Amino acid sequence: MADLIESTVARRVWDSRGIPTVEVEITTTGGARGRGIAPAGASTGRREAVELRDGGPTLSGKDVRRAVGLVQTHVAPALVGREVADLAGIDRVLGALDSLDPEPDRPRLGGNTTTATSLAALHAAAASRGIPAWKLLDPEPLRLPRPQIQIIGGGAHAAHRTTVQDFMVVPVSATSIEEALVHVAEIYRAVGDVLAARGPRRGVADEGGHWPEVSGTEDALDVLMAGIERTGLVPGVDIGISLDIAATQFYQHGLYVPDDGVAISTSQWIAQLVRICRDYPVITLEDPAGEDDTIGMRLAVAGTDPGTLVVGDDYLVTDAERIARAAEDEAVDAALIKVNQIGTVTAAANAVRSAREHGLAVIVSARSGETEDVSVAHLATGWGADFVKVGSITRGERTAKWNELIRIDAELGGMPLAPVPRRRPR
Ligand code: 2PG
Ligand code: MG
Repeated sequence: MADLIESTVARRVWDSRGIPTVEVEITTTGGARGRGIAPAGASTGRREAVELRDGGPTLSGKDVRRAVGLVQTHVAPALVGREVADLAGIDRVLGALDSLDPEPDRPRLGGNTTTATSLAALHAAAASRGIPAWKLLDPEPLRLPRPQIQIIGGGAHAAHRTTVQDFMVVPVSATSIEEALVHVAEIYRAVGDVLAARGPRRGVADEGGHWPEVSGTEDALDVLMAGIERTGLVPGVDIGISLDIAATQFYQHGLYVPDDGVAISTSQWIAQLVRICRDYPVITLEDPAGEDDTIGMRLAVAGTDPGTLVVGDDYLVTDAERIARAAEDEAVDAALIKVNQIGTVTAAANAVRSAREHGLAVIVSARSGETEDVSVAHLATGWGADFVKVGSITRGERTAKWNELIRIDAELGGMPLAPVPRRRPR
């Protein structure tokens, strides 16, 4: 029997930076319930779905009362009576509501509103069938995504202490999520010890990584390498390094302005990164160039070894068409997938499909502003992603996702982690 959406309610809740965000809860006539909370980025791409924020003097203009109101007045009436299993249909309704010309009293819904609603529908549809969300997505292949975990945070997540935003590790020899998390937890602590031995630390970055006192990118990488070695794990054999350069943040007027404040050209900047990828075991290099710098992205793909995958985040914004074009341009090897960049689960699933069709690896990612919402663990498993990226191994909004992956693994009776992909020969 069809299970229909009965109610859609929204409320204002809070994210890990103390900023309001939208939670949506959907219930069905059959008694199923699903909930979704929108995350928020700090280093956002220009082409991302725009969030709806109230503006004005309070909460730095970031309140979401209008978004909450629009769920009651516009989203709930549009969804009531729809079959909850029809996620594509629900997401089409959200897309249409979001893109209609705004009336004077009804702005666009915003990517935060559509994301929270779309995730709520996913979880309600799964609950309606009595299965977890990852299973509803019918994973192919069935495996757990390999974690990419932040050890040191910089860039927009740590007051630009370092140019590079995320210094992450990937446990490449680990065969299970349990083993992977043990390796990372040991490294997190070891890097903390290395930093403590050098003097006072700044604290913790937005995604839970150490906020270090370092002189620059290579110093941070040396600290990371020293921490890995301290644990007895072998860099390049047991542990790979993943960097999110988030270069859009310091790409100005066609030039890159890194740590030292000296503006350099695209080819000079990419040559520096290529050197770093040879000197350290870097297995993924995210957004090495700014969001519009196709030449820079192509130079990174051409310059790095096949064991280093160039990942597009701001460059692709989870857009199926941009992904297809970037693959044809040989500007990326992997697509970062964030539901709130594109606004709905269906649109993000299309982006995953586009990446796979073009031979790209898939990394499902959380945002720097997160909550206890664990959808990303389900999406990464349900989409058969190669990697999952949710920040560090500290702070509840991060461990919520890792712990959910442990539960999914247990439910499956222990699953292998996805193999580490390499660049496809072209
Ligand atoms: C990114 C994410 C996560 P933000 O750039 O990949 O690290 O950051 O959510 O701030 O865009
Ligand atoms: Mg990024």
